[in-house]
Amino acid sequence: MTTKVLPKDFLWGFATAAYQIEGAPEADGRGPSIWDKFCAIPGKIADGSSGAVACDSYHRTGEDIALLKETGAKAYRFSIAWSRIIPLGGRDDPVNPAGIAFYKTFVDDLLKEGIVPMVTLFHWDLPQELDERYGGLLNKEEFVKDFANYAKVMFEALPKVKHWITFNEPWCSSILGYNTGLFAPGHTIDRKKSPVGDSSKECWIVGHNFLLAHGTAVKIYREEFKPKNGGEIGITLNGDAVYPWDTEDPLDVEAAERKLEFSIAWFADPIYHGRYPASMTAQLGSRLPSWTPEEIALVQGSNDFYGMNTYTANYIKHKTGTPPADDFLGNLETLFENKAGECIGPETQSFWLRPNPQGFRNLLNWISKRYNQPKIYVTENGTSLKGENDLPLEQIVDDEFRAEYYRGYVGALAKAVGEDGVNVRAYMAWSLMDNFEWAEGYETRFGVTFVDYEGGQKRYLKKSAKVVGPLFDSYTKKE
Ligand code: GCO
Repeated sequence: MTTKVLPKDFLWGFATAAYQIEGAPEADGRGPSIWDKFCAIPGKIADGSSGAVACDSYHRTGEDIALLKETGAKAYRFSIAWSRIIPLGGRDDPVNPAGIAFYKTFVDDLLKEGIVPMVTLFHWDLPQELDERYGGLLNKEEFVKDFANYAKVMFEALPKVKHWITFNEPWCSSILGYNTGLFAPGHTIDRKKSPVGDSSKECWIVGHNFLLAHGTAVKIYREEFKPKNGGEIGITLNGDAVYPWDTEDPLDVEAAERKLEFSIAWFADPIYHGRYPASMTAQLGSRLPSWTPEEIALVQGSNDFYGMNTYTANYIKHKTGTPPADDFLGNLETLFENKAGECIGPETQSFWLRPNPQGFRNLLNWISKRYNQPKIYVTENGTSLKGENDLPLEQIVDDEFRAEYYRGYVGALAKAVGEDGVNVRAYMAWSLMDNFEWAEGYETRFGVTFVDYEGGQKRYLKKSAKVVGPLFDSYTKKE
């Protein structure tokens, strides 16, 4: 029986991201991002939409804070739009005072309501100018310096922020942006004119540059800002739980571990162990960038906490033969049904979001064991329902499936802490409100708040919004 096992100062709340909620793409000097450009390419976004209006949160910060208060949230994770701060993005480009003022006021307003801000510096929306000027994330020298400058501007501007996340899900930007092309800037490996020569190397080079930019920003924070402001900084990595497709087949058991290494350890092993995982170097060879001693010194030990985004679980089936050049999973298949015909979770939920609380508990333990019990912040967790958009409003706001998802996942988190000794200290549900779901546009809803996109972005709290808080109250110590 799990009782009050979470520490009194456990931070729980909700998460969003700038491009997914703000809208106002040209307000007060904001410059274009690679996502503004990507959405304008016909066919890239399922419903042909973009973040141009989204939840209009740029003009509704008071409404969003009111939502947070209604849920009882203790914290709010949101991201900064780099191109609001430095419209052209570069270290020699002008800083936009209006952009700084917007986020300063928002942080002050959150703190006034007793809500702790958790700030993501980069949630995929790179200033478009940097992509055009020097190839953006592909250019190690330029991107690392420009990100470090942007980070320093924000550390200066927001001294009251004590929880910083450098990057959200570098796996997504690297693989979806530079291998499959499903995300901005939409590079695929068959590109003829890659600045790095072999376009199948691009995603691994981008991943490496993310780690160097992360290490550089952390070094600046620890040396120049932490002594006076305190606070902490880390990176948020995504990865879902795994089960062997056939538990009796050692090849499937190995493949399940390889899946976690190619998705999570790709970034976490350099940060905690100073090297890429062996399974990746074995498969990728020279396509994977090598580390200089200086780079390792910059990246190893660069997390104050482990930021974890997770949603579902998969069965993993090994593949035979040599993997193709564009393989990024680790020569395996991810499935929702195993050899015995068992499914990960109800098929009603979005194709990739079936719930599996036990898998979440297993993955928390895997991270804790592999990285020597780091402090873990769950920075995203949530689900959506196939066809949710087509339901009448009263059914949409009665989202029992999402309430049940949170009962399961928060319960699994409590067991991981109380019974397994995993050091989880924060949990941000994704998301505070329905928002622009990248290549899926507005067809997929994750919010504990319904946003009426056709009705002036009016917000309606769903049932799940009032479930998360009492769950955490029931598991959190009073003393
Ligand atoms: C991610 C992103 C979020 C998504 C959410 C649902 O994890 O992909 O951080 O921006 O909207 O995860 O896909």
